[in-house]
Amino acid sequence: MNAPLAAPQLAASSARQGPWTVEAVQALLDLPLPDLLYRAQTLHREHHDPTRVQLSALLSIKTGGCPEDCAYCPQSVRFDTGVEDQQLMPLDAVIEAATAARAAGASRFCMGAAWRGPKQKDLEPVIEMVKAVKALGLETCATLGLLKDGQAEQLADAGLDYYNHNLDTSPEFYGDIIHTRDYRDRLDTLERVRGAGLNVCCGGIVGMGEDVRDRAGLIAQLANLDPYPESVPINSLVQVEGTPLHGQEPVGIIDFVRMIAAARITMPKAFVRLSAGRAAMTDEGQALCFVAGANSIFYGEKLLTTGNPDVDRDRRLLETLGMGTL
Ligand code: SAM
Ligand code: DTB
Ligand code: SF4
Repeated sequence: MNAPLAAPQLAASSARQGPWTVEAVQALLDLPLPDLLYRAQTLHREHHDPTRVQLSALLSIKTGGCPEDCAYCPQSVRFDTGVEDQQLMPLDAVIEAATAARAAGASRFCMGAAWRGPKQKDLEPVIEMVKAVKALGLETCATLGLLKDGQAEQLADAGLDYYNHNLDTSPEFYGDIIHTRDYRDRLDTLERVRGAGLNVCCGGIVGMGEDVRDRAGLIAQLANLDPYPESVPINSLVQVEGTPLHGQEPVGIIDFVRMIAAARITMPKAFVRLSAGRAAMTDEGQALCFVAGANSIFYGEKLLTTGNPDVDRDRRLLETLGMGTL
């Protein structure tokens, strides 16, 4: 018999279950896989249709030349990765991409910019993009970096539905990865996003050389946001030559599945997104992620600068699994 878990027992009710300790999350990550999947799948079914996934399309509206030093990122100006810098896209090109994403079946369109954060002169054209994408009937999401006071409100007024800003890893490991802004800066932006009434999309990355305790620390941070994020992207590091993290030992799929399950158990109502890294995963690996409670993916051939499975492969995968979309 397994020892009883230190984690709070999760009832079917949506009431907040109290703070998650790092130890309790680590105990989840360490469970025998069948027990972990059973718990995750049970909760998943209480809150979601387990046969359906939500599809988000991504577009890099401003690419490369970023002053920050995130060690995973091909868009930092500090690393020679071959990514070509591109100024902010014109509005009509964004509308064209969003129209194509809608035709392919995406329900949400996420616009990403390689900024530390937007200046006011940057925000104005992005606001026009948000309005135009929203007018196409898509849910809107933006990830523009750190926000200053008042900026989240401007985005909310434009009709933005979600703002993505990741914590990336545990507070303890964070300083090994990023030196140009700290964990507190990220939490401040998340508070501004929440304060403006936007839905929060916040997650992290595995495979950066962190240990299991750091993974548990990330999940505990996310789950203890009050309220926890509506959308939780779990990324597997996409290794890009020229970045400091190129050459890391890749994370095994079972460890990745464990993270998805821990996100599902600790944040039962959230959309847990099987995010970057799918191009390197087998169909079987992705299927396990869905069984563990993932119910959203990035959809379309490209993430921001790196590849993603093509639409035909994803359609075939969902069909093989007897699953549909939201
Ligand atoms: N520049 C803004 C920022 O950092 O907040 C927004 C865009 S940034 C590319 C969004 C997120 O993408 C990062 O926080 C990180 O979690 C994820 N990301 C970036 N490069 C990645 C990679 N190589 N593999 C996996 N995820 C990555
Ligand atoms: C998130 O958590 N993952 C996406 C999205 N939010 C913006 C980005 C993944 C980027 C992967 C590397 C690239 O394509 O540049
Ligand atoms: Fe810049 Fe965002 Fe990349 Fe960090 S993750 S280097 S802030 S684009």
